[in-house]
Amino acid sequence: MKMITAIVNKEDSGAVCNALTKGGFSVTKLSTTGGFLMAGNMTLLIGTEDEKVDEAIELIASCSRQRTEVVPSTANYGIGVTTTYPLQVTVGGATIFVTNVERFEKL
Ligand code: 2BA
Repeated sequence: MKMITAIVNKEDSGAVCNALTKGGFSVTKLSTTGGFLMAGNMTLLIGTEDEKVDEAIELIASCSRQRTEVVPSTANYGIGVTTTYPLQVTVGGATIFVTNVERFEKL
């Protein structure tokens, strides 16, 4: 058995959860915050059989869009002068980790 941990954009999370649930997957949603942008995203926990991992990832990918975000960044010139400039970062579609589950119990 595997645990899929998928970090998706908040705006995509509803569609991703619907697709996974329709596909017969159990999903737990956690509201999370990205450490870089400090913006809300959604982390999904999906426990599933090894042979269904690729299907789950395809469903997540089909509902997750890449986005460009602009964040303020600063440059320090070392002479007491600092300027702020806009930095473009590409976020998502989804960041996915697949880990082995040693034991699974529902009590
Ligand atoms: P954030 O940490 O808010 O990062 C948002 C986006 O900012 C990232 O998109 C990436 O394009 C950029 N970024 C992140 N750290 C950066 C840095 N040190 N320098 C320059 N640009 C940087 P994604 O890679 O698509 O990541 C989306 C969200 O997924 C992240 O939000 C974070 O919550 C999570 N994530 C991504 N990689 C992770 C990892 N290795 N471990 C844990 N969480 C991760």
